[in-house]
Amino acid sequence: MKNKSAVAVIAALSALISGGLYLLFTRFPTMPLAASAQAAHVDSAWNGLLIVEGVIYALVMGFLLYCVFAFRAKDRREQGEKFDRSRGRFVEVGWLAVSIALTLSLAALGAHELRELIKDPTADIDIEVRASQFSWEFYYPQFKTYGAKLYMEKGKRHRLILSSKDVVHAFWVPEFRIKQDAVPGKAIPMILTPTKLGEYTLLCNQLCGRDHYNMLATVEVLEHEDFESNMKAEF
Ligand SMILES: [Cu+2]
Repeated sequence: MKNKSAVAVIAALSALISGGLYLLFTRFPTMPLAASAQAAHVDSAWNGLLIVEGVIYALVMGFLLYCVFAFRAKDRREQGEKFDRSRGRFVEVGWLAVSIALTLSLAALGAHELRELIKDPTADIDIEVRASQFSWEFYYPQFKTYGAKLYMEKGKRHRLILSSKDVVHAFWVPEFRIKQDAVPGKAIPMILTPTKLGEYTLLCNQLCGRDHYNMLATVEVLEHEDFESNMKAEF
């Protein structure tokens, strides 16, 4: 009977904590606006991780709160049961097994979403992205033209071919989620499909030197007609 009420109290505390976490994360989202088709894969892996972590956190905290009150010493000199002589070892080994299973399933979820992201290498538009200390340059082979601002077309698959003139840099637009290194001597393709019109900031996400913090560029996502006329007018 005592065990049953303990389980009920721990379950109630855990439900309260997970409810609070749910409200917190839905009211204050942990991710910025999702503005690319690829963002859905990253967010799905992230949300899966957050749910598993939230439930475990709530269970552990619920159990801990219960223990603080249920097992507090009545007398300051009371020693309590030694862990290695109790049945606690069974709990420890059990939790180790559950942790390994959870870690492997989360790795599998991440690997699945990563495979979804890279399985289709086809693209509608190619853009060469050239990184150097401390600026970005974009070359549009279809229009045979250069620019310091990245123009993209809404709903089209872009193959960004990343290269670097000096050290390792990384292409990262938080709203597009995925990040890719630009490595000297290599041309690394990255598929991106912007889904929302607007201006975003491209950041270098690999510490590359003194002005790394300022290695930024503007990305503008346009409709098809605007993209075409902009390309011809701009250059
Ligand atoms: Cu950098």
